[in-house]
Amino acid sequence: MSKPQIGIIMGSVSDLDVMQEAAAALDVFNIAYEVRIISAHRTPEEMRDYAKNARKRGIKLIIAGAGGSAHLQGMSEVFGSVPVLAVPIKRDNHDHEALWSNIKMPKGAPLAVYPENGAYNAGLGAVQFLALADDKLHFKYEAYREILRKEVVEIDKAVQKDWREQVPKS
Ligand code: RP5
Repeated sequence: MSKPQIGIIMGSVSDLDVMQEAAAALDVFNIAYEVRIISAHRTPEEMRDYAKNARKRGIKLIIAGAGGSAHLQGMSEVFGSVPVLAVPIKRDNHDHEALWSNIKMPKGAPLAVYPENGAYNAGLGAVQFLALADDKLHFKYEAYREILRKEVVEIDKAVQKDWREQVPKS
């Protein structure tokens, strides 16, 4: 197993259903990561230590997800040694408190915030950042985008032929 380059952390095991998407994106590119449950409210010391020590452990980026008051993302950035990509977690019984908490960071605390439950895109964002210093990964990312492009071109052809056939069945 190679050394993890990305730390996927979340406030509760109940966040795993959303945060596993970040891992899925990293898996596409064979990027090594670790998954940890670290809570700003229930394990604050562990959160501080994790963020402080990430860089010297070889972690290049943290992807952090939490819902509710969602202090994990911002405080990991504040204590931290590497950039943090935040995923605000939104459940049906929540308002947008996690999103608001993440995007209201003050000047000097540059938390990068992805959409609510946008863990897959946060994973892809991490790939893009790593690709800045890795040409092989950059070409892999370009190839991935080409696949997305071709899928749309194909569906566009089918729609031009008979759009009625392409209406999603509910
Ligand atoms: C947050 O509170 C967690 O990140 C989670 O999104 C939410 C609920 O946590 P549990 O009560 O399910 O552990 O801190």
